[in-house]
Amino acid sequence: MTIELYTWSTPNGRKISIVLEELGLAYRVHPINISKDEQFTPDFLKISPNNKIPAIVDPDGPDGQPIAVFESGAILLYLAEKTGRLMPRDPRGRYEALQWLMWQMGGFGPMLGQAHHFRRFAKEQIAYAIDRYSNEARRLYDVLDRRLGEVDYVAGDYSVADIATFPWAARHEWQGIALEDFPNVKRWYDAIAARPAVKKGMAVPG
Ligand SMILES: N[C@@H](CCC(=O)N[C@@H](CS)C(=O)NCC(=O)O)C(=O)O
Repeated sequence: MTIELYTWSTPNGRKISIVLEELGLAYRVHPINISKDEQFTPDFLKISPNNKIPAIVDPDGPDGQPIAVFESGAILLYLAEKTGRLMPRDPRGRYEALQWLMWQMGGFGPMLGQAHHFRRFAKEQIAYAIDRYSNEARRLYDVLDRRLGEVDYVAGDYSVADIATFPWAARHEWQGIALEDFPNVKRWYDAIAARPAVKKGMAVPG
């Protein structure tokens, strides 16, 4: 059955088109143009109570009934559990993946989003805010680089934790980050960018 994907051309949206491509699940894209405030329509609010993309509706939920899921981390876990893929099965590996997924959702996403805002979009250039979020971005890339010096992918094998992190790293230039300064991240980034499913997912919505 076809999964309905509500998304836009942003890192959080692309996490979900990438995972759907990786899993080979059929999906239909509903672009929600957040620059035109389409995320605030009453119909979208019914699916996504926080008025943000991404969200999905799976007509074949866990009990066979339709289910709506919002929050990109929850959607990634939902789809991994639905298919039994892209998430380690052993408990230790599972907690590795959960930790790095939570790290992305709580840090390497919100903080980089603030860096995008203050470096690119804010009407006023506020030096304090630019420094604060640029420094935090660099600190987070350091954390990721150290981790990727020990393992090929953030939770060992390629998983939803990598899929959550990659589209944010894809905007490194917006964050004032040169990947060459983080050689382990660069190796990981190039490997993921070369995956056919990632190329397709990163082009959604077209
Ligand atoms: N924690 C949420 C964040 C979602 C989010 O920030 N979505 C942005 C686009 S990347 C959005 O819809 N922004 C519209 C708005 O804030 O009005 C998730 O990971 O799904």
